Amino acid sequence: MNVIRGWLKEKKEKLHFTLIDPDKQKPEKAAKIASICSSYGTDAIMIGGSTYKGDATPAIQQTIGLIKGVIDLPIITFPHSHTSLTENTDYVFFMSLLNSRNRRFLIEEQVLGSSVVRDFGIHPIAMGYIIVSTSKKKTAVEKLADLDVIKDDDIDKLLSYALTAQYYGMHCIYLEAGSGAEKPIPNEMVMAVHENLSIPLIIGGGIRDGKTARDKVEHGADVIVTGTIAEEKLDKVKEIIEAVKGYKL
Ligand code: 1GP
Repeated sequence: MNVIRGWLKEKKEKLHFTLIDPDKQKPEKAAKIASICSSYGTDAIMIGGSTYKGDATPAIQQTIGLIKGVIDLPIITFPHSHTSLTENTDYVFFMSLLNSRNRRFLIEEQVLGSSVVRDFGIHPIAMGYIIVSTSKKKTAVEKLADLDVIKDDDIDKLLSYALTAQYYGMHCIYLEAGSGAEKPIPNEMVMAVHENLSIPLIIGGGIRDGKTARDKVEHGADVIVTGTIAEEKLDKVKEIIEAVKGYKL
């Protein structure tokens, strides 16, 4: 079962996921943000971030626990490592950072986490994660990932990676510009991947307003992810969700 495709079919509209980084605020504040985004119509809460000071597991566990106490949306762990896995999550993006040169992000963390996913009964969503370098200033994930760089005009290179994910049998693709990126994934890239692949397409990084979100869904994005803007201007999240939901399939 392809979970994301199932949600798209069931809701008959494009989706919006809210990314919450447990390292950036206290669990109580995270739960408040999740609750407000839920009232605006977000479809799921993603929990994750690229860097953690110290042991991430307790903060993740507590953040998910408090969020589950206030809203009834699916929780998807967006792992920075196998230590992001907690028993109280619903789903995990079981993802490989396809354009990393570092074995850790390609396969090693996944091997460390697979039996944990089984033992905790977490539902894995197989995802091909591809980072596109859109901005002059490197984002946190770009600094970490030891990338085979895909520039924001290299559509052929991006397509080769994206097709690889589909041929591997992955259930979705996430095109990532990086949290807080100066520029989001360009429309041309969104459209090229949408036209060449049949699996759901998730777009995130640097989306800060409704118009940008709407552009991405009009060019073929199935899911829009926003993170930073919920920490800065919650009313913009409302605008973004309205723009995504206002798009008629
Ligand atoms: C990061 O794509 C997400 O993984 C969200 O990015 O924080 O820029 O919204 P922002």
